[in-house]
Amino acid sequence: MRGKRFAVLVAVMALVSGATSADAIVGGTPARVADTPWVVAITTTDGQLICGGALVAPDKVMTAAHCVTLKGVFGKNQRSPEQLRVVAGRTDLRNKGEGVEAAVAGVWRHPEYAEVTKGDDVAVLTLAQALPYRTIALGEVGADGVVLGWGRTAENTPPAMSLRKVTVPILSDSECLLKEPDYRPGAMLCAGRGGRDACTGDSGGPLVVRGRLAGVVSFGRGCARPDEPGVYTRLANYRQTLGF
Ligand code: 4AZ
Repeated sequence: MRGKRFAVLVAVMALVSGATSADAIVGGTPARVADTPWVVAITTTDGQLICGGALVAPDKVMTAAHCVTLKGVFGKNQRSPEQLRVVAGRTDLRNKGEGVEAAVAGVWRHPEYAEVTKGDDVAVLTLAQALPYRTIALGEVGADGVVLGWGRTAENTPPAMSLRKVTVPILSDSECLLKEPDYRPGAMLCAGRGGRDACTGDSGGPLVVRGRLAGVVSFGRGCARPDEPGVYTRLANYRQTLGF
């Protein structure tokens, strides 16, 4: 009897821990930067994760405007380039020996950006050096996409710090509008029907559709909730402004 009870306990523990480790970006799996060399992390100079991003040219990183914005008592300010680092070629951000850390020479933030729910949540960092990694071209949305990042694996966990990815269904503008009152058709896209999503720390990171960069992680109510899709900046809308 004791043996059987123990076996049941072990089986339950294995199930629970399995569910936890399968639960990340949220609902994703581990990824390696070698497979997606254009995905980068944006950190502080002391290595704290701020956001994700994507190399769109050897010295340009596409990210979200809110990633380069500091909220203070006197309103919002742009983070200065000296406070930022871009980490490329590093699957686990704790592996300081892996990949390259680049300084940031300049920050362009969309001039209309005010807050995530109003849209225009896009920024481009110019790096102090060209990076030796493959870049990703901009593209359009499709039926689904892959979102990548180093962020939280559930609403209240610390960031994973090791790269993860998850496939999310892309919803129609009308469905996004129903679920997210701040949704701006054409300038945003929304994705996810629960269980799979980006979360805090994944902001600014890439949503990839057919191998091209279609969106930038922008905001959401919580993470992976059934009726709260993640909202992304729809990059195709900003092609002229961005020049990519
Ligand atoms: C965030 O806090 C955040 N579920 C980013 C994306 C999502 C939620 C929160 C989408 O940066």
